[in-house]
Amino acid sequence: MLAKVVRSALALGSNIGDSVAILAAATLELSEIPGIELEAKSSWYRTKAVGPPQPDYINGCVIVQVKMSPQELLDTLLAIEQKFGRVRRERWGARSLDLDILLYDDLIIDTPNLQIPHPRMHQRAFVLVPLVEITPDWIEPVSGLAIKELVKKVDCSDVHLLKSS
Ligand code: PH2
Ligand code: MG
Ligand code: MG
Repeated sequence: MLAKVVRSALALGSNIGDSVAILAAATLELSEIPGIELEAKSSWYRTKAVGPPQPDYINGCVIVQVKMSPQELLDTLLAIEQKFGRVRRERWGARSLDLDILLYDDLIIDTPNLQIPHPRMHQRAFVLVPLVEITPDWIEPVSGLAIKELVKKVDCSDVHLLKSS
């Protein structure tokens, strides 16, 4: 475990099963892991799927304070995905739970199994709309732009606030 605490932004998504219940349970699970503190959670949004034809997603974001390296955090997220029944099939295909690291402090990492910032976050309204709710001023270090600036550049018409969230 790292001695220092680092802020990380995570994206959550689901489009198979009771997605709101799965995302809520995954958030609770995350918050109970030693070395992870939940700082903020966005509302949930119903979003049109990007990629192959598939059901709408429920998406949201959280900010966590972690005492973990990026690789340890990734391994933790993959373990939670598996616990919630994720089976990896086609790229961008339907899934019961997807947990992605969006940002980790102001770090830029580009390795085959881990890229931070998430390489497509700046073009995805289903990420930026929940994220701007909880951290509008965080600067995405590749573009040098704040989340509130990135969100203005994307079409948000397929992202709808869930009233129950
Ligand atoms: N995730 C994908 C592919 N397409 N579309 C939406 N609306 N939401 C997602 O979370 C999503 C997607 C692959 O991670
Ligand atoms: Mg994803
Ligand atoms: Mg993923």
